[in-house]
Amino acid sequence: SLSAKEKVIVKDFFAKVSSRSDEIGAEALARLIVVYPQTKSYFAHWKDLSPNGAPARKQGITVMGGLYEAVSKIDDMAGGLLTLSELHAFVLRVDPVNFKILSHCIMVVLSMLFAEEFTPQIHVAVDKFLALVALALSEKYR
Ligand code: ZNH
Repeated sequence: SLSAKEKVIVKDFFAKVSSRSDEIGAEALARLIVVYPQTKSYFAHWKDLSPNGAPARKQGITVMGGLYEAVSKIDDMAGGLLTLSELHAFVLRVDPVNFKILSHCIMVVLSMLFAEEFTPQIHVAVDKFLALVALALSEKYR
């Protein structure tokens, strides 16, 4: 789990990059689709599946909204993300392995867009945070 200090680091970092949240989400989703094309199967109902198309961009922004919600519920993510977990498990049926893949894409984008600010200390805290979000979203699969 995250230490009190790591929670502060995560909160501060996400607050700091919030003005570029849409850009982070859109770029992470675009990379998910290009680098791991098998993930497109979940978005097969989109009319436009291109990495820089409107639906992918919108989905990237939506995922970031979920992440900011997770930040606000950082002390109880399993409880706070329960509805979202149920949606992914029972309705969308997303294989939990994909949460790790998306987390990886988000980390790459953060290091790309915030090369200076994304220090090893922030990197490790955000990495742990994303792993815990993935765990919370997978809660309902067990
Ligand atoms: Zn998810 C949806 C979040 C991951 C797939 N998502 C969604 C939403 C949100 C989210 C918020 C919306 C909901 C409502 O509407 O209510 N996700 C999220 C997060 C994450 C995720 C936070 C992590 C980090 N997802 C994911 C993955 C996948 C997915 C990995 C696969 C690959 N999602 C999905 C889908 C959907 C969603 C498919 C639906 C969309 C449409 O329909 O378009």
